[in-house]
This record gives sequence, C-alpha cells and structure tokens, in this order.
Amino acid sequence: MYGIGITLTQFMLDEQRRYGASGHFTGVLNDIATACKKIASLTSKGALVGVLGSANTENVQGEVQKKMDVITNEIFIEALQNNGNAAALASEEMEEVYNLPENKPRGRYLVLFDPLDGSSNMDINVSVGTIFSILRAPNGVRNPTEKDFLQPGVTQVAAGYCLYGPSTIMALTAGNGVNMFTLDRDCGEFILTRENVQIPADTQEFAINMSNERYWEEPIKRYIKECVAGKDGPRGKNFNMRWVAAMVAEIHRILTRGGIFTYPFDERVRHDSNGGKLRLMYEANPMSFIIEQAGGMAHTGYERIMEIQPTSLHQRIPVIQGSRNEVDLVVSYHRPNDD
Ligand code: AFP
Repeated sequence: MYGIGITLTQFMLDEQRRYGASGHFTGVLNDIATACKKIASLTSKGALVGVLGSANTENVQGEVQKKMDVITNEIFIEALQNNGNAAALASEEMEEVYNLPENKPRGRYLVLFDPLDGSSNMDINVSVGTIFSILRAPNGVRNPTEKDFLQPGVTQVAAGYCLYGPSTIMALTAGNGVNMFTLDRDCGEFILTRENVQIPADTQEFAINMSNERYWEEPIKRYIKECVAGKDGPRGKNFNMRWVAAMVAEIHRILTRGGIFTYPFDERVRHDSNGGKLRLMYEANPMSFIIEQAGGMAHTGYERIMEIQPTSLHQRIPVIQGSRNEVDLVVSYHRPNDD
C-alpha cells in the first residue's frame, strides 16, 4: 500500500527502492507519463489546435490514420528516444521496429504502444486512450529487431493505459497489482487515486459490436443470446450492454464496475488475421496483463492470451476479457461437447 494522493513519480521511486529496480525502468515509465500528459493536453484542446480529422494516410494494417494517430505516435517517439531508458520502440502506427538514432544512448527496455486507441472517437469528442507494454531488451543488442519483440505476454515487465476522458487516468501494473493515477492538471502530476484495483468476479454487463453477430462462432453467439434473453433465459438475470468503440474505455469500465469485453473470432478475417481484429502486442497483451493483475481473466476462447507465442509484430487475435466467472463461462462454451 502506498497511500492515496502520492504522485506517480513518488510511487515509481518507491517501487524502484522496494524491488531494487534499475533507474531505467523508472525512467521509461516517466517518459511514458510525459507523453501521456502531452496527449492529454492535445485531446482536451481538440479543434482549437487543429488536431481533428483524417491524416489522409494509411497505417501498416491498411487503416486510415487520423491526424492524432500520427501526432501521438511522434509524441511517444520523442518522449522515449532521448533519455537512454528505452532500447527500441514498436507502435501500432509503424510498420517496422523503431530503432533509436545512432547518437542516442540505449536503455534496457523495449516499449510497445498504441498511441491513440479508438482514435475515430476524437472527431465525436468521446473517450480515447493510449496503451503500452514494456518488455526486457536482449542483453548486448544495440539495435533490437522484430524477433526480440516477439515475446509472449507473460514476459511483460509492465503494462498500462491512459484514458483521456472527463479526467485523464493512467492504470499501471508492474506485476504487483493494478494502481490508478488521475492527472491533476493544476500541478501537472499523476496522483494515485485507486490502489490495488480488483474486478468483481461476476457481472451483468457485456461489451461487443453486435453488428458483427453473423460473423461470430457459435460459442459467442450462444453466450450473447443468453445474455440478451435476460431473466427469462438460461442465465436467469438481466444484462446491460455498452460499446464505446475504444478498448481503453471498455477496460477502464470493467476495472471500475466489472463486465466482459469481447472482440471475438470473426469469420471474415479467419485466414488473414487468425479471426481477430485487435492487435496482440499493442492491445490484447497489455490489457490482459492488467486484467489478470486485477483478478480478471483474458482469453481467446481457445487459449490464455498471455501464453500465445507471437509470430509477428502486428498480429491480431480474438479477445475475451473481464470478470473472471463470465469469461470462464464463455471459454467453457468453446470446449468441444460442452452443453
Ligand atoms: P482504432 O484505434 O483504430 O480506432 O480502433 C479501436 C479498436 O481497436 C478498439 O479500441 C475498439 O474496441 C475497436 O477497435 C472498435 O471497433 P469497431 O469499429 O468494430 O467498433
């Protein structure tokens, strides 16, 4: 326990002392916090600083980039490449691994990020977020390559997200529970506002894009049908549905009051994306680490997300995350001969 009200900087220094961590780790988190503060400032200004709308470019996954996708990616690079804490970077918005300029010192950590998750929400003034994952860099490698990043989620050193909503909140885990920090804009510091967050094991709230129903597999169709049937169906209770279209906001809601979030297997992308829409390295793994550290469960329906051996930087997978008992039920529907 650290005490509600301490700053993220104090928290990180305490952690560093407690675990004998290197200053590099604290430094990486500090660089990420700096990037998030800059993004928070821009998102709150919106049209006043001309950051809404499309950049008229596509990312590696063929998605049209928003201006803010490009700007926030630059903010992250700028924050992480100068201080000798990161070893190399990978972003949802960049095709290749980003190696630091030759004249910059190297640190010990690989940092992966989705700089602005749910960026299409910017134009309608709805919540967006940043997701990040920190891995150890291999010893003695000056310019890490893609294969150095392809580590399963269980090896993550830390992960977190920053939600830019009515307030800006950072959730962080370094494998010792989940803590949340709210940005105090007056003093420019993230302040610890929730300690050791726990997700309720049961829920009556689900989040899914219902318009894709016809492309789902039978286990998900069954689960959602039973939720929608409410107290008259086999579950014997009513459910509520939410869809913000920004994973950070959905996961934050689940960490706040429980729930289940799924972007499940989709028949349309069975062959080119393993049936998944969300990215393993930038979205699924960091969020799974946070969810599990808060007592929840994260799965594809067939395997625990954090045990998947990644095969490429931009790999996509189906995602089912949230309240433990509910995710467990969905997973049981994926087992052969389960009735
Ligand atoms: P972007 O970051 O490209 O806006 O995508 C957001 C996201 O990956 C995830 O955060 C949402 O849950 C999901 O896509 C929304 O998808 P739909 O377009 O199907 O609503």
